[in-house]
Amino acid sequence: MTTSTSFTPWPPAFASRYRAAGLWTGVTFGRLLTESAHRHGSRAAVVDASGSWTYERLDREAHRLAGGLHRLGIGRGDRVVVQLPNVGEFVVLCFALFRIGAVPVLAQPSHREHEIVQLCTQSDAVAYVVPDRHLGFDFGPLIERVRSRCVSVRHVVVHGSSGGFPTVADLLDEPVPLADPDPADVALLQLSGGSTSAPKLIPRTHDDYAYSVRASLEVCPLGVDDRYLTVLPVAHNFPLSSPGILGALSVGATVVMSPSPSVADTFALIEQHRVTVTAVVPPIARVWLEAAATTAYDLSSLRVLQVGGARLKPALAAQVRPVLGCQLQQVYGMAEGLVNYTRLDDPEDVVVGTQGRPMSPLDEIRIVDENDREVSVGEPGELLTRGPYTIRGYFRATEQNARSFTSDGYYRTGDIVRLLPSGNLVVVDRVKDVVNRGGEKVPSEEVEEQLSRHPGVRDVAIVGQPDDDLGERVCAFVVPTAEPPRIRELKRFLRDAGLAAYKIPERYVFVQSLPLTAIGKVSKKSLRARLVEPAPLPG
Ligand code: OOB
Repeated sequence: MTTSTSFTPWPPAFASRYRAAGLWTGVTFGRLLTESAHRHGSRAAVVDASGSWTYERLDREAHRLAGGLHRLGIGRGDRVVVQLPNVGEFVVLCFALFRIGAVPVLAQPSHREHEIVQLCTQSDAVAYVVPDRHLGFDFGPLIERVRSRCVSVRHVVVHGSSGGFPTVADLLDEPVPLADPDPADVALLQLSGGSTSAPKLIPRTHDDYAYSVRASLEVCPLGVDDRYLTVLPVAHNFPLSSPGILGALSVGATVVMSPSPSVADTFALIEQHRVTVTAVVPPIARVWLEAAATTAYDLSSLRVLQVGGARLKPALAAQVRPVLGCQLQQVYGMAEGLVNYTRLDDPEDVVVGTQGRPMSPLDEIRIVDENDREVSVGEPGELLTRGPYTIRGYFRATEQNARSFTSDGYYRTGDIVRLLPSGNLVVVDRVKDVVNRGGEKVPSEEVEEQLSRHPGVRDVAIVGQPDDDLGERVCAFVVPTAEPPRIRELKRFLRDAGLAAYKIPERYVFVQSLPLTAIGKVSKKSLRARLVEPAPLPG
């Protein structure tokens, strides 16, 4: 891929500074696994529902799969959309692609035609790796739709039974000698939880992503005796790199993959494998805390519960230690880069009441008002950031980049935060137009665009409805063209458009018009206010 059009490199002065400070070490992920395999060969690296991989086996299979993919014609810089659930093959595949220098585009298993077609098109993907079935969903018809709509996709690789396509297992071939990619090259493309109708791709280099994993390990240390449980979908930045799977694998720990976040699956795995560390979003923490009170499972091995992805209420945070008997670590991160953590030795009020502070001494943050002027300490403002693992631009998105980054390279997070005198951040609100549904980010514009295609919809605005379980749920304010369409019909329309289920509004409010701001934009603020107003009394 050509550097100039694909991603915005750090200015040379910054890159030199990060190298000189020893943050960017020039190690690629392929080499990282080889080194772990040398040091920890016979230890268990990954355990999933169907088997386990020692470090030696993981390394060997990653080499063999790289050989198979290379023979298929997948080469350096090629993008490959990876849509695998929490299975060991996800890890084998990512390392195989890292070794080739091909770039995984990390999709979620919950994505459907709408998202996958966008990802393949936007990244010009040459291949699509997908399960045959997952949680009752048959991917066969989706694969056909993607093949017919995305001309760049020359190969489909299936995890499971083939349906005529090669499987991951079929492609475990003889290894081929492959030159190590440049550590300054893009290693993977993450998905932004951002606010535009088309997803934005986040190019992370070996250098910057490997550093983010190492810095995460400093604030959430793991060692050979740790078992890290993957509860959230593996492709997400949090379980992948904070310190997550990549952190565990770089120190010789064991990654245990849970097929789902359910109490039944996760508690059984925690007991069986004596899990020590895991990462969840607030709604899962809530369910675990409720279930832990009466569970027969032994959860005493848990040392650290990381919670992030959405706001964790202090009342819930305060229960973690007494109920689960482990330390809470709040994690406020973003796939674009910056990750803030509370530290394991922080006082209780910081752990319970804040979202922590940047993990790297070279992270730079500014908190600004709407005119980009810095606010005083303690005042709310938008968080801007740049640093050794925060991107300087989205993949092939020149126009968007002008909006999302300042001229001096700060990323506009869209989050409203307060900086406490202790140096910790509290996330208080957001200016970006996204619904955060229990950690899953739903860009309002994307759903509005789809819903406004329905003939019965004249206008629509999507907002987050406050919710005790999920933090927020997706709510649609709809101005109908005539008689309001049936809600069931609107939901089916969105499903048929291939929108992932978590983006489909659960609540619909029919209105005659949408309220406007002084400058004529839809006022989401007043719509949100309507959702929390007490319901009018009947009659
Ligand atoms: C993580 O990454 P993304 O890219 O899915 O979402 C980032 C956004 C943030 O900008 C913020 O709006 C929200 O998610 N967020 C939080 C939060 N953590 C993320 N809001 C309040 N409190 C928190 N603790 O979500 C992510 C990436 C790496 C590690 C952890 C989470």
